[in-house]
Amino acid sequence: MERTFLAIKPDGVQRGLVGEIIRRFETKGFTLVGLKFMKVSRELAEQHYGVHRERPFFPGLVEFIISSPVVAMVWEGEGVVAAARKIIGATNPLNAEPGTIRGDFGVNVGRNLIHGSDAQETAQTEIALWFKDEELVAWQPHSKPWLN
Ligand code: 3AN
Repeated sequence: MERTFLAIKPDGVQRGLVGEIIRRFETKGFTLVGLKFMKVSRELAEQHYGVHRERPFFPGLVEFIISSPVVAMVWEGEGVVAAARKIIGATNPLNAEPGTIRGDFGVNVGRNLIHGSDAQETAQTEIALWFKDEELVAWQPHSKPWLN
């Protein structure tokens, strides 16, 4: 079953949006398989955002991610990678549609509340980077037959 990696960034946690953000994935019908509240190490932040290493915003992005706790999550479900990106909305919250997390709550590209893997391959890499196998729980919610 397809899985994606999501992380509520420091601004989402500081603004008290953890419950609201999790609710959107939960009520959509995706299954939570991993969850941890953590301070991110500089090493993990630099690895996670490694593709942006040469971008001018990279140092600020790393400082931001390590500045305050985040909520790291793995969610499972059919098409969850692309669907989560839709639920999250465009990278720049000013371009994000109302109804998306960034469209409803964000105004600044550097403070866009949540990260979501951009492809299935990236999701696998990010899940392995953030979670140990034993931290992921494979389970069958009883509500599942009612989704389809
Ligand atoms: P997304 O998070 O929508 O996949 P990416 O992968 O292009 O977006 O960018 C990763 C993160 O880098 C964004 N979530 C955002 O926090 C930050 N970022 C991207 N572009 C900028 C920018 N122009 N200025 C500051 N931060 C940026």
